[in-house]
Amino acid sequence: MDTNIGALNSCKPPCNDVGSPPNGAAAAIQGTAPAHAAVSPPDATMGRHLARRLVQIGVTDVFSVPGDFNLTLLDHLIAEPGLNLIGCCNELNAGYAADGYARARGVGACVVTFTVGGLSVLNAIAGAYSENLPVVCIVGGPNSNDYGTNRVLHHTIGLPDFSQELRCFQTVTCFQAVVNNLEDAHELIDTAISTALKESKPVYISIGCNLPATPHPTFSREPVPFALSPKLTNQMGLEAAVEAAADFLNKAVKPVMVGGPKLRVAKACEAFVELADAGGYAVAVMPSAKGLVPEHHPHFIGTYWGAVSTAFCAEIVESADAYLFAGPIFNDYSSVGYSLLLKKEKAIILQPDRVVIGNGPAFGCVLMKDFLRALSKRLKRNTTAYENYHRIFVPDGHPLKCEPKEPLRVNVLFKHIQDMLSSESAVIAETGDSWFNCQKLKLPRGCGYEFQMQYGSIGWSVGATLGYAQAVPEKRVIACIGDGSFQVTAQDVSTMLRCGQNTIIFLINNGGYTIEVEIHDGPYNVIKNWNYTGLVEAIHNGEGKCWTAKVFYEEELIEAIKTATGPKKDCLCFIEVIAHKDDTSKELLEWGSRVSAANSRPPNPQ
Ligand SMILES: Cc1ncc(C[n+]2csc(CCOP(=O)(O)OP(=O)(O)O)c2C)c(N)n1
Ligand SMILES: [Mg+2]
Repeated sequence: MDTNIGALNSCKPPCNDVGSPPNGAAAAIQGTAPAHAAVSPPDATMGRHLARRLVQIGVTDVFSVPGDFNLTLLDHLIAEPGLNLIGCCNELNAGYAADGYARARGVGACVVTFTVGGLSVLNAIAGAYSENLPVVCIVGGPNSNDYGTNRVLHHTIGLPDFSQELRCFQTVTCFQAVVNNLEDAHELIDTAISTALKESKPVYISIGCNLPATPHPTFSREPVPFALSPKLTNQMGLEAAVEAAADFLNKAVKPVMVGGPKLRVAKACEAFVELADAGGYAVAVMPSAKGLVPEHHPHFIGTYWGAVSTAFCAEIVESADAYLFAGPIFNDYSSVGYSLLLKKEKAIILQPDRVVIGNGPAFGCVLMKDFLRALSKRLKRNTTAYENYHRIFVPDGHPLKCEPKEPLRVNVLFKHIQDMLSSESAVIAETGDSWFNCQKLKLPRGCGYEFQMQYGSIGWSVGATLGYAQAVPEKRVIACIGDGSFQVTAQDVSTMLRCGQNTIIFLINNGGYTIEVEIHDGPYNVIKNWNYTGLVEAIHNGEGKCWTAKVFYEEELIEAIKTATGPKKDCLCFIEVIAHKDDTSKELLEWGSRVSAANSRPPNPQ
């Protein structure tokens, strides 16, 4: 412990002598003055390096909340002409925004302050991990001189332990860089960023608050752009896997293909379509992969989600004698409480670098996209499953319409949202009944679609909408958000307004946590009603372009959509839709009972 309590000079300065022992004894190579003092141009700083790196990898917007530990770093990010710093209302939303941004751009970044900010953004980073999104989470950390001392820092839990935040991030990031000296800062930062891109997962970079502005020779030139060595397929494994898969599929009578969420991380969406074109198979998508498989494909048969699949899809998938699942995740939700009627011996399961055929054999080091491409040259065309689907398919019945002054029904709302979709739009679906209602939207070619099905953290969509809209300004984002979820993260509508975004938010006010009601009801599922349009008006506060409407009836909805897509098309449009608390999708009713059954399985006898 310091003898001089709280005195700055009781800390040893950082040692710049290469290889010098900690006690300061003479070392083989010595620098009498800090090495950077003589040779480094004034802008050869770590702050600039990090800013340049972000721009190089395609990040032009960084979501942040300032704090004294990151202010100098933020100065450097602002100084970079290619970077736009977007201040968010809280760190959770900054993290969600980086997640939404990464979905559209391939990578995202956020900057927060030590521990108070770090622990707030953690949930968003865990979500990005679950969805395989490379998000660079940068934390302004302690002064480098304080490492190794017994000091207690503000914004921490009051222990002289700087590793608490780091330990929290270890389980939700694929690499952690604690940059507390300039000697290896260049290497640590570059390794962190390239690992995020290679693994398609978030990384944590903590930057000592006194380091971003100090010149150092390692930053004396423009960073050489990353050239990441691509992952390669083992050719012999590929040939064997394709041989076995072709045998398996070519003898099936009515094979189908189902796209899963890991198509994104495997970068295999196009190869999946190539296989579908070549094989002529019926093509379905898992709910968590919506948006990754083109729904305008001539053999598309809908969303496969067991008992809550879109019409006629489950029947075709489950009755097939062979199915190829590309990048699936079968969790309790996507398997509808473990109730899928699939058999492993009928399945080929592709993971990003692995192929498993039936109950075996399995082939490792085979990249999904290479496998799909090679297999497409070996498949016999077989359109039987698609023809069966086509034969049994009954188109929707009467067009939905509410009677005049009949309270608006959610199905009618989504019929109108369907009509708004085009290649210039993107749908963001929040956890809740919006999952099921949005799942049934038929996406036109080029229409984006995002939701967070693996992690399912309510409130995600507000930040993700902010980030996604910022990443793709040419698209109009349509966000479908339940009232309960909106209450978690509503503040960052403020940031959308500041950024001049023209998103349309449909706030579905059904008075509570309806999805939870259908799993297990209780008084805790009723929430306090807010005046949501009033709240957004208050956030707007006369600054920025904003338009709100509260709709009770279909006619009002039609009018609101007309205004939002016409005279108010440059505004952030917030449409609060009043719905009955029991107005749920039929899929939620079915899914809720099955998930409830899975949750309430009694303990096995010991
Ligand atoms: C951070 C977090 N807390 C709690 C939950 C549990 N949860 C899942 S959905 C939900 C309610 C969503 O309500 P709302 O947004 O109004 O959608 P609705 O079901 O009414 O359509 C809750 C509380 C969660 N998924 N994430
Ligand atoms: Mg609700």
